[in-house]
Amino acid sequence: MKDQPGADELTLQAISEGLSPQTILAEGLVAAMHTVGERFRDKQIFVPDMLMSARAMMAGMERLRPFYTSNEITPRGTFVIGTVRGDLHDIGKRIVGMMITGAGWRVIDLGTDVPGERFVNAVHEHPDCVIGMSALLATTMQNMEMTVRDIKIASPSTKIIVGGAPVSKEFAARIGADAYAPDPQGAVEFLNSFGTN
Ligand code: B1M
Repeated sequence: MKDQPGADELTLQAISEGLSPQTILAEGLVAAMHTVGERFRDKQIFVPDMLMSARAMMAGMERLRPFYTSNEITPRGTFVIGTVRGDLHDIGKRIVGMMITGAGWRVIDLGTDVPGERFVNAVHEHPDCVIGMSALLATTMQNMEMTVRDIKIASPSTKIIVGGAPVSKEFAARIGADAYAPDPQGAVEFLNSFGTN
């Protein structure tokens, strides 16, 4: 990419040409990441290439973040999000967090590889929060189940929404989550469905 524009420059260019942040995200950054995934699956690229792609994607996302920063003075509620234990995939979770911030919620991002105890501690610190969990690996989806169980034991009324590429509505129902969203908009709609707290 030497002497060529990267994701950062191309995102800036798209913004200056008047493309909407949603278009840049969906048709530019997310679509490119999809191609990266296919190439990795087909063994055309390897883990270091995925890492570089992730870094490029995040540079582009940082340019879009200001468009999603909520101007609401009083947040509609608190949303705590994290990627479950064992899973380092960060990007989808960040996008969900960004969109939910834009919908007027205070978002606390616990990061990646988050053990169940940290979600439970967050519920103790923010008793009215909604919990969001992301998983990108078939193997780490299983950790969602244990985390949902631990949260529901500690606080049965806490609402939990799960998502991520391998997660499904059926899986969410089976592990006792309150909702599944295939995309950030679905998560926003779930939060909006029970109003402010
Ligand atoms: Co990984 N990886 N990866 N990886 N990686 C995938 C997920 C994979 C599908 C690639 C492939 O084989 N085609 C595959 C998983 C297969 C499986 O289990 N089903 C895979 C693998 C195998 C691995 C490793 C095991 C590779 C290895 O080491 N041999 C390893 C595991 C490390 C670990 O986590 N312990 C690994 C590592 C990595 C990197 C660290 C190199 C890097 C992540 C860097 C980072 O995030 N900082 C990486 C990347 C970049 C990918 C791909 C290429 C892209 C992921 C991504 O960011 N997508 C990915 C292939 C793919 O997804 N096509 C792949 C873009 C993002 C916007 O989409 O995260 O799906 P996504 O989020 C979406 C929705 O899912 C949804 O909304 C988001 C926005 O639209 N969503 C939610 C997500 N969370 C939600 C929560 C909600 C609601 C909606 O409510 C709470």
